[in-house]
Amino acid sequence: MTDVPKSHPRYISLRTRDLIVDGIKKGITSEHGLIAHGRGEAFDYLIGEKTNDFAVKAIDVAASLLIKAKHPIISVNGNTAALIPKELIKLSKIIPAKLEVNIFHASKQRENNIKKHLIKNGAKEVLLPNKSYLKNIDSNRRFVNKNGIAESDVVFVPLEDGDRCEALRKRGKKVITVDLNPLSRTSQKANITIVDNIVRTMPLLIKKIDQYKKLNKNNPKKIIKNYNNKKILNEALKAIKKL
Ligand code: PTJ
Repeated sequence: MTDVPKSHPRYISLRTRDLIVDGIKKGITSEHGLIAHGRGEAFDYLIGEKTNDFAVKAIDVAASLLIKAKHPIISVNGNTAALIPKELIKLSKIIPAKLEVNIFHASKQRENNIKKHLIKNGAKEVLLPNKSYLKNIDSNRRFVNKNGIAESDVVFVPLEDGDRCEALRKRGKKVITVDLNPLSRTSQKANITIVDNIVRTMPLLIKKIDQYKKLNKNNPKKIIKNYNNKKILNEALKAIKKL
């Protein structure tokens, strides 16, 4: 870990970088994850390194959709496993939803390391891709678990690549993503895009689901029906342009 005093103005950002670097050392995160993270940081800067209204609205709807889903699934890659392992597990317990490892840069070793890492952090069950696969996609991400992503109706898949998002949609699934870049293909193709840093989003999403479950008051159908992802993405772009 970098020796950074808490008073450093970029303390959180530097600590988050450390988690990614640590993920690589542990064999969880792909080296490409560093590049993806850097790209994310640039967009985070542009949205003010805070959770904006457009993200809060998307988190709200995502919480509703996850509660309402019959077979929700959380897809985990090398970056999210390194950044937010405990929160992924909390989310899976509170919804409840299964966890499935699904990575872009093929590596059986890394898949197993991510699974072990999640179990070490408290997960009871972690699915790995097996005999099922998605059509219309050539990357490693086409391989999915037949009891997980294959049979799911709602997929929570943060830091995704556009191809799989499109393939999941074609297979009739609802896709919720978290992506700091509102212009990415994933952001554009998902049903719900939370334009925010995953490290800020996760506690808010968990809290929202908890609130909705306790209050038993939300009307998922209405909330989801009134949601327009294109509008949310435009709000994010407007915020960036105003800088
Ligand atoms: O572990 P693997 O092999 O599955 O690889 C994972 C990465 C993330 C390397 C892989 O999926 C990839 O290359 O992703 P992309 O296509 O670079 O897309 C990642 C997206 O996530 C980009 O649009 C980034 O802006 C965004 N992003 C990066 N860090 C964060 C983020 N969004 C939210 N929070 C972040 N911390």
